[in-house]
Amino acid sequence: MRKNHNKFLLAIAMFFSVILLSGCGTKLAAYNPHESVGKQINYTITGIEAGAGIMSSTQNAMKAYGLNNDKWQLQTSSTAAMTSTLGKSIKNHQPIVVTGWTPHWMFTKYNLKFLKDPKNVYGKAEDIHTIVRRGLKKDKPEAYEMLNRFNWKPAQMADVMLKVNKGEDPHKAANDWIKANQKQVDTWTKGIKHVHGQSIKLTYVAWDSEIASTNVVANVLRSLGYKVDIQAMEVQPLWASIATNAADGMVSAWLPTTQGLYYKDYKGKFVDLGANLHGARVGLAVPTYMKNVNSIGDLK
Ligand code: PBE
Repeated sequence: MRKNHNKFLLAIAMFFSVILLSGCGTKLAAYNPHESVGKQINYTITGIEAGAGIMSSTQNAMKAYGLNNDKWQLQTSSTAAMTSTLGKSIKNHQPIVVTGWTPHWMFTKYNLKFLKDPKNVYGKAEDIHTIVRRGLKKDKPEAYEMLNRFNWKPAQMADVMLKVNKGEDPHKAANDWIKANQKQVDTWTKGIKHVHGQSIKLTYVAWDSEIASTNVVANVLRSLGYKVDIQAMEVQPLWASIATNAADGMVSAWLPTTQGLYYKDYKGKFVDLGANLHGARVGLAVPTYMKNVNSIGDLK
């Protein structure tokens, strides 16, 4: 008797969940090319973590393109939440505007386009720089040399990211990539003396791109004999960790625009080893089915 009663309650609960879920699904309308985009997206741009460079660039863009009246807002969340919302919107053909960047698997997994930025707020192409602490060259010349040589291409970074996104462990994905690209990796280590038992600490932000690069570099340093510690943190502490010598280096500095503020703030307290990747890009992105939206100015 008791058992049947429970089953009955369960059936009722399921019935209402289905109604509730389908109700939510129909509440958000599909993209309508004939209606103002702003209105359709509730005047909301879907963003990521508060400290990210792309968030301050987007604040600047909203000012520059007049999206700063009381109506518009940039929603702070996390990269994981943003990409999940993006995935759901695309599944339902709904309108959405996100903070987007490449290399990132969102551009591989979904059909997205960057909105044109005629006022050049986000900067043209971004580079990702390797930044180390002052004194590293003297203290750990072998690691310094390897970090100085490290460079790869956006498509290579995307390779590692996509594997991690598909569930592979970052350490293993990095090692697989190293094995498949041993010739290139050898140019980063050629002639560098092996060390014994020296440790080194790299810091990074747990963005997919930085998880990929930091794991690759960490594994290459391990192959030189280093005991490598990698530590994830937020962007501001990341720059501070290098400036205060709490960490030895990082390969996550998106410049000149995206993290330009941090670069300026900590200038003189770090050594910039230059770009490890050319041709990154940052901006606002929408699904390609949003046919009438091609430029940030079209959002109004
Ligand atoms: N990003 C990805 C970072 C750098 C890497 C674009 C989200 C940012 O600082 O905004």
